[in-house]
Amino acid sequence: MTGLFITLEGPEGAGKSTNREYLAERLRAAGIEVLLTREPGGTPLAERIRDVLLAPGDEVMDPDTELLLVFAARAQHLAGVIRPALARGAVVLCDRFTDSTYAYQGGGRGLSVERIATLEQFVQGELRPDLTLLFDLPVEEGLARASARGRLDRFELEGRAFFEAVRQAYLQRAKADPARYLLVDAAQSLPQVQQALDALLPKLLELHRG
Ligand code: Z5A
Repeated sequence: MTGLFITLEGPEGAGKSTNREYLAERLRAAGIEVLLTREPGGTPLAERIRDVLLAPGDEVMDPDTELLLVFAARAQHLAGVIRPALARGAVVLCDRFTDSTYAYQGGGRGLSVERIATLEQFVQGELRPDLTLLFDLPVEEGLARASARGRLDRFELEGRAFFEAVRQAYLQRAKADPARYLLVDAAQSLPQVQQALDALLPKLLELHRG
């Protein structure tokens, strides 16, 4: 049996963490093994790389360094957590994955799609998410939600233009591959978003049954 690889994507404050818990509960209630994980991170070593990526510091991180660190964490996460869970037949719910790299390092930092795609192939081989839930919301709203939490990480200190480029990169990718992406209007109230997720549940269960 092979599992189902679902990723949750979108800008800061879009509700990915909140809703991955919700979705996991619903799938578990249907008797399915669910592995909840996140990127960058998901293993002790990958979480250490996450700390390096998110910590603000005096030395400006070169975009290529950022890109390589993101993929280094991903290689560890795939080997230690994601591939074994998929091999067991679990549903893997991953908060961010390579679409974040295309959005942040590609859209935000301006690195070429080709460079990212080369590393994607190197690290992942043929593995791609089966389904990606893109939580979309206007930049202002996401930043307001994220900053209400207090201390900002290295990415959250970026300006509005960066986040607008991130959002547009996500939307372009979703438009180019409508079979993989499901767009969720994350500007709605939380109960409305969760109602939309409930409506998706039969499709997820069907995909898992294969
Ligand atoms: N990054 C990268 O550059 N390249 C990569 O390849 C990868 C990542 C994988 C860390 O991600 C950073 O890593 C990220 C991109 C970069 N940059 N940033 N910033 P992260 O996932 O840890 O950070 P995040 O996306 O900023 O997490 P977040 O702010 O926690 O967002 P969220 O998980 O989508 O939202 P949430 O925690 O569920 O909700 C935020 C708040 O909004 C919270 O108080 C909720 O109660 C509230 N909320 C949620 N939904 C709603 C609705 N519908 N209405 C009202 N309020 C809501």
